[in-house]
Amino acid sequence: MSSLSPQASPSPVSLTRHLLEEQRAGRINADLRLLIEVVARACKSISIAVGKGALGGVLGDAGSDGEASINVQGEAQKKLDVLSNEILMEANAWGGHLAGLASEEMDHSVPISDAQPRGNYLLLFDPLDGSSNIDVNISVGTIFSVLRCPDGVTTPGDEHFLQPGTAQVAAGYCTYGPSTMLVLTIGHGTHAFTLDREIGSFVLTQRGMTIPEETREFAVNMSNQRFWEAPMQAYVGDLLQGREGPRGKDFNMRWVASMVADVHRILTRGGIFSYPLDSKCAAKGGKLRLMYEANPMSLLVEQAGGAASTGRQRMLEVRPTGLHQRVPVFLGSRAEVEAAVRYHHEHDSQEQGDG
Ligand code: FBP
Repeated sequence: MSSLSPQASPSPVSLTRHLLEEQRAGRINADLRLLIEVVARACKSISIAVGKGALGGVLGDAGSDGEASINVQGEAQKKLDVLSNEILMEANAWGGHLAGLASEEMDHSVPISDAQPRGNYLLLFDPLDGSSNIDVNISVGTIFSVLRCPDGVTTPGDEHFLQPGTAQVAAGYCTYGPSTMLVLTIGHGTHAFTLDREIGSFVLTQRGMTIPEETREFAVNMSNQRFWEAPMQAYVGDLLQGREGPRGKDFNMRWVASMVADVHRILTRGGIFSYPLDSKCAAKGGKLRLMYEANPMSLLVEQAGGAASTGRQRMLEVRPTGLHQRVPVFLGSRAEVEAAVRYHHEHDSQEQGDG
């Protein structure tokens, strides 16, 4: 029986084949398909670098002569942050699908140079998410978001990237853990691909990921509890009371401190992830970045039947005001995100009532 006969076990679907089938179905055009392939290829190179760890001399802080190198976020850059950024910049510089790029590691966006063919898309990325886990061999990842370049704009500036999450035409992350996985949406469901290291290509392993509506698992950095707003204190306080409390069921907690790993768990088995506003990061508007962390993760989660909010507003409708803008984040199982939002709305309307 030849492998082409319909009775044979279905042959593995590579990322290339999946995207080609999406194109034939009219759900994606050739340019965006090829752009995603370029990003996926860059993630493979990053996966190899991360996988080498100390053997590749890539652990530890970037910078020289004892001077740490600090990024626009005011954070010390890791060698792998810088290397991953370079890999993504280089891979996308000559592909011809982009008009400009923006990264967590760069102050401003970078238009594609005149010397290279330009395309109609804008790419934003967090080259290596979960920096605090890089040197301790815990899963880290790359997060990316794709927008259209506004018509008539050939040399985009930061302002052209400031589009709401609903304008994303594609979003994804690649997680570098026990296996390397690429999770992707082009607005028609969320799908996961596992890197087959033997053939060097991403293979579809979960088509149409679906987040359970309800959950008993929450992810938050509890050490920040004393800095949280009142509604967040009340929300988590009730979770921790379990079945004896107003929620009437026990909740378990997980916190990897790599957003990619925490969100991947939620896309796989449900849960709620939150990085709320707290008095430590209030002046900045939050800890996590809207354009290349919250927005792409929110599109992936919504496309898998979940929900994503700032606690007070649907994440994807937030009007961006800055490339590195930060926001409070609640995402995951729909009913649980709605519960967390309810605590904030009830608190705010009480405050207004009292006011
Ligand atoms: P970067 O590593 O890209 O700066 O991302 C921020 C992040 O590491 C998220 O991945 C993670 O969810 C969060 O910060 C962890 O925060 P904390 O160190 O407070 O637990």
